[in-house]
Amino acid sequence: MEIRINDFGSLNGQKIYTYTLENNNGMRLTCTNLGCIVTEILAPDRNGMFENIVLGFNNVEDYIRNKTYFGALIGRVAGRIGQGKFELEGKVYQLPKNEGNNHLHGGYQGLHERVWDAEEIKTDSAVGIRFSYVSPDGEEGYPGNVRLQVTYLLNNDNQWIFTCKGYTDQKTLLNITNHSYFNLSGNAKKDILNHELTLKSQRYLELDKQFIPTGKISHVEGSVFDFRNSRKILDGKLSQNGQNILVGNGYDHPFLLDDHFNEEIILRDHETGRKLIVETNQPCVVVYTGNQIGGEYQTAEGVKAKKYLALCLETQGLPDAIHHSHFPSIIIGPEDYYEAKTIYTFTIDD
Ligand code: FUC
Repeated sequence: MEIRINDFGSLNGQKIYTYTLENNNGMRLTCTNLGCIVTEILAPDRNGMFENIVLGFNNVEDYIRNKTYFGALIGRVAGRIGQGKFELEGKVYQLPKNEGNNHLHGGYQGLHERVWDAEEIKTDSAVGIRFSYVSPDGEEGYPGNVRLQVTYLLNNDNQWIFTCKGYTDQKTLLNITNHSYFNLSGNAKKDILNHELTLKSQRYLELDKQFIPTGKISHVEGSVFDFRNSRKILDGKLSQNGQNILVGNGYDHPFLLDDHFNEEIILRDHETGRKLIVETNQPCVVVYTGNQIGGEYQTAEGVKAKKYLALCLETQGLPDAIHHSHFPSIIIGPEDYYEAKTIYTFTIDD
C-alpha cells in the first residue's frame, strides 16, 4: 500500500495537492486538499481491468469554474434550505441564496471550495488522508466555529471508508455528504441509465417545484421509487410520475434508509460486473441521477458533459430538516458532536 503526493496547482496562493492512495490489489483513490474532492477512483471490472468510476476534472480551475460538486465534500449543510433562512435559539439566520430563492450545498463557497490541511495515515490494512478545517463563525452565514475532520481510508478489502467529525462552540446546523458521481461503466464510456440500483428503503420525500421537500413522506410501494428488489435508473427517466418529471426525468430524491451497515445501497453495472455497496450511519441517501449535468465542459477523460452521465448516492441527514420538525434534527451544540460514516465497497457481481 502506498500514498503518492502530486502538485495540482494553487488557489488564492494556497498550494493544492492530489493524494493517491493505492492498496495491495492495485485499487486507487485520488483526493485533494481542495474541498476534500475525490478526483478519481480506479476499480477493476470482472476481467480485472482498472478504470475510473467517478467523474472528475484534471485541474483546479475546472473544479472552481463548474458548479457540479464532482467528488466534493458538501457542507455545512448538504441539499437545499428553503429561502436560505432558519431560526436557532431565537435568532434568525439568512444564508446566501445561491440557487434561486434558496440555499444549496453550503453556499457560494461551501466546504467544497475550502483548502483543507492534510495528514497521511498508514496502518497495517489501510492508507488514507485526514483532512482538517476550521470553519469560522459566520462563514457562509452559519453560526459557530466548527472544527471538522474528514478521513478517507482505502483498505485491502477494496473499501473506501469516509468519516466526518464535527465540533462546534455554538448551536449550529451540520449535515455533510460526499458528492461523488459514480459511473461503473469505466471512464464514463456509457451513461448510467442501465445501472441497477437496490435500496433498503420503503419511504422517500416528496419534492416541490424548487426541489425542496414538501414535508410529505411517501411510501415507495407500486411506484418507480421502489428499489427494494432493484431496478434500472432508466425506469425513472421513462416514468410518467410527476415527481420524476419534476426533477428533469429521473431521480433527485431523499430515500429514508431502513437499515444501516447491512448492504442498504447497491449499485450494479451488469456489463462490466462492477458492483458498489454503500453502507452508512446516516438516515437517508439522496439519489441524484445527473439530470442537470450538461454544458460546455468535459470530464478528466475528455467526455463531454451530458445528462445521466453519472449518479450520486449522497448519504446524509434529510434536506431542509430545519423546517420540518418530523425530520431527524441536524442541529448540534457544544455539548455533542457530529459523526458521519459511510463505507463504499467496490466489488464484482457473482
Ligand atoms: C444534487 C442535487 C441537486 C443539484 C446538485 C448538483 O445534490 O440534489 O439537484 O443538482 O446535486
